Amino acid sequence: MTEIINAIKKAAIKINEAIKYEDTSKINSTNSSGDEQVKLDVISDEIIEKEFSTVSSICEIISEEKDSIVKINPAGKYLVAYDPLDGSSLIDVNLSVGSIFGIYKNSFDGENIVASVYVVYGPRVEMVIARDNVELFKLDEKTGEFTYQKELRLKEKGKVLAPGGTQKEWLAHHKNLIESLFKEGYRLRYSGGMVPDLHQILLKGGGLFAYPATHDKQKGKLRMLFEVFPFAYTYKLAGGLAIDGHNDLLALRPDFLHDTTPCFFGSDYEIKKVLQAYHNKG
Ligand code: AHM
Ligand code: MG
Repeated sequence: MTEIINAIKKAAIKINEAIKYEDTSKINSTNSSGDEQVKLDVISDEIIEKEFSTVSSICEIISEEKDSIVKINPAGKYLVAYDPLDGSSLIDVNLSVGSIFGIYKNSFDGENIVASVYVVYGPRVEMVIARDNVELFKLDEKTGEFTYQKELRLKEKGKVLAPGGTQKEWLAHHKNLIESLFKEGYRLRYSGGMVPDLHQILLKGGGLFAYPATHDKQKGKLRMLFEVFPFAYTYKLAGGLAIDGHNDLLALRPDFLHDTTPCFFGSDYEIKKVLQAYHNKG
């Protein structure tokens, strides 16, 4: 596991440099989910694959930008799924983006995730590692070291709300839920990048991030292996909850590698509100 985390640190430093100096434009191609790719999606994917290719404890890798699994070492005990540059549609407007990693054993299922890591490329580069607990690290760009900052824990209730998906396409019970939370005093915090949006809720100690099923996307947008399971693991380990509207996200099994699911991440109070709203729908 240490080897994998060290490879992620090396890749993150290189991706951070690429974000600063490489071309931020789109290229004429789409990934397996049909998203238009920017050049930096591909560069970041290559940087990570190169770092992982020499890690003997990794058996297989798959990324949001790849169509299929890449085999590394048949004797390795870990499987790694990653989103090399999440939120890359924000890259041209200079908002924060991130990399997300889920580390699995045996198979790429929610119940088999054993650790997760994400990196935020913002005014500072920060990394959150979820293993035995959830820990925040900060990159010292002068030395290239990630230094430990603190353990992260969610409180029982927060103050911010990040409601994703096209509002025109929200289902009635979802719209009512979001409106009722705003009426309670929640403040809108949605950048369009799940890494900084979920990082904000985690560091502020609570709140709710939602990317629901909508009329046009009945399984939501966010991908189980690369985005949803890693953050579900992090939030649950930090004392929060992560559900699809009814059930624990980590109980899900993807039907295919790029499968998606509606998802809600938050602290206890807000997730109970989601459960109520979704239970009473219709
Ligand atoms: P990406 O992996 O193509 O960048 O898409 C994932 C991003 C998430 O970071 C974010 O929460 C979501 O897409 C935003 O979607 P929308 O533009 O529909 O609000
Ligand atoms: Mg993504």
